[in-house]
Amino acid sequence: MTEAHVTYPVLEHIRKRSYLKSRDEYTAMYKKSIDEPDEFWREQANRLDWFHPFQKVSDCDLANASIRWYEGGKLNVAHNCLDRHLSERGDQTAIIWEADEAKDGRHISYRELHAEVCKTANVLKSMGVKRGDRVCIYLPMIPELAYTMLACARIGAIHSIVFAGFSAESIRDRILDCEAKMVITANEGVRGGKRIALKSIVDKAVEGLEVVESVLVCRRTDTDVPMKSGRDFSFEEACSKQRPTCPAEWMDAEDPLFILYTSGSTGRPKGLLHTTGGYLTYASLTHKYVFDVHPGDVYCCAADIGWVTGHTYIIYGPLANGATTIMFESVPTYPDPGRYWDIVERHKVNIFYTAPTAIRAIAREGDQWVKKYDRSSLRILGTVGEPINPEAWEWYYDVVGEQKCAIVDTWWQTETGGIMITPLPGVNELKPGAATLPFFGVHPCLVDEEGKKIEATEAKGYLCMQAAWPGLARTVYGDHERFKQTYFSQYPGLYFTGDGCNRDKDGDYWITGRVDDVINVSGHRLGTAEIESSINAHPWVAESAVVGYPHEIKGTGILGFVILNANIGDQAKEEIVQAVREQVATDIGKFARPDLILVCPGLPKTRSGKIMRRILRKISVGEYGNLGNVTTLADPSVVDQIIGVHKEMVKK
Ligand code: 7RM
Repeated sequence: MTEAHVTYPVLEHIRKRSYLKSRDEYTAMYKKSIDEPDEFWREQANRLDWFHPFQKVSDCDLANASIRWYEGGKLNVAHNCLDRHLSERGDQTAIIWEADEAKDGRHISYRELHAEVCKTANVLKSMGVKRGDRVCIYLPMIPELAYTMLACARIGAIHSIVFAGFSAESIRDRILDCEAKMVITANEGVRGGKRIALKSIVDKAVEGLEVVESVLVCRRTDTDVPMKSGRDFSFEEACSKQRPTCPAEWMDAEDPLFILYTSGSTGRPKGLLHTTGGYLTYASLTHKYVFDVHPGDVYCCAADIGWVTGHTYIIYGPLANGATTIMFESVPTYPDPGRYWDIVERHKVNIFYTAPTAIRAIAREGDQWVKKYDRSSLRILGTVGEPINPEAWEWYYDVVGEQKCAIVDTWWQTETGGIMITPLPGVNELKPGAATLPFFGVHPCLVDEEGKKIEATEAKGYLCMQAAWPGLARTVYGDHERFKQTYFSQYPGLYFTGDGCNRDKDGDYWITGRVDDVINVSGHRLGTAEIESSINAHPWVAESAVVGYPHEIKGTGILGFVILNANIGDQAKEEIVQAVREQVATDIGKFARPDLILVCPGLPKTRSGKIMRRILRKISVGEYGNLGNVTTLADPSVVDQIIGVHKEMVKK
């Protein structure tokens, strides 16, 4: 923290057109947002169209996990993302769908999107979906994903999108948790030239589930799939019978908009609930200022809508702002590692947003893939999902941006609804690896082990928030106590993020990563407990402990320490190791498959039986001599045995 960091001054041509022109301007606006939050957020709510004005800006009590914004106000998210743009920009492209094969892509105008969403909304209504009902959406990155989520918003149904890489079991868990009465999927998904049998995964997920009344199936490919009569319906057929208009429900600002499941350090994934007025205000405001989006800009967030980044920054933020947003169906390396820059050239993208893991994966393929394409349209480059290592940052800045683009390293979470700590174009100097400054209305603090707020500017601690903001999740669906416990009980009066963080002498924030048992694998958030519970379900496994370790591309790799039930030969061991890895892929999804499995004779446990992961984390990075205090272990000799096995593996 004390060493000097390279800094990059604000680029003049960026400042020339940015909304904010100076650090002073940011500071003044920030100060107002913190000193007079209600005044600030009252004004910002004018970004949206309200059917009926709200009575109170905020009513929040972090200590009790009670968060309410804009109560009494009536609005509709789909109306704000569609209808209100029609008179001014009905013919402007709302969504550029960039299909797996570029030639299959198309442009969808605001007018067309409005019509499709209305038809879809009518389909949902005709099938009995009512205000407040939950709808589970398991779709690949096709336009129907945008239609269905906005259709839910239009009629007041609550969507729960499940990333199309999740397993049948994961979908089933989520459907049961939120009691979704409808599931929306596609016959097949297409990604990187490969087909994914989504409908058959859903068939497995909903088998025998009484809550699910209907399954709506979109047709992405020509493949016919079995349809269960009375339960399964063709999306296209249903739409063809509907009118392209549908009134937007008047929702209260605090009515639920969506549930999104995310992993924590313990237990099953939590269904974070986001509501209507505060979420959309925050999504819209952050999208405007962080990406400095101007009318006519083409904006591309390469995330998947199955994660919160896609919810807020592919759909809700950009569409609320009347922008042109790209939906990318494929992967960064298909058909080759130049795909991102091919997209930038073809669509003249001005703002591009992706994850460090993708940057690292394509950087190692060589600069020629970037240089092949014209990137002169680019102005802002964003990153999100995990800490970005300075090497990847510099590559993004130098090679992709040719030192002409501003980089925004945006820190935020599923829980926060939108970006929280980030540089702003035109405002601050950039430091590779630093998320830099809090966004308007965001009041961070660092606390020490004892939970005491650290006042010094230069500090290292746990990142917390001392005031509520409109984008903050309102609850864990069906379990408010868990919401309170997880985020508001550690440090009473504060929201605890679960991240460690440094603050440098300039007051800039550097997020160091999770301090709990959550790991970020290729930008996908996973709980080690979930992976362990899948591993432990294998008949040959007695027990396991999972840790993350530094991985060149993924950021964090998954290492499982596994104890088998009985002594078995090396040949069988190898088979079991593979079977265990597959088990996790089947239970959770391929992206959760452990990179390494280490069969060990025991695990380091305290006398009370708690696994000391701290020791396993040290071993995973080869810090055998630096394990800290091991005297509380029930059997300290197990440590040397594990080190032995780890050394063997490293040798191989
Ligand atoms: C948006 C998203 C949240 C966790 C968070 C951090 C990590 C995200 C950054 C980052 C360092 C960043 N939501 N994280 N962004 N760490 N710098 N710019 O990723 O709920 O899936 O994950 O991701 O650990 O707590 S998430």
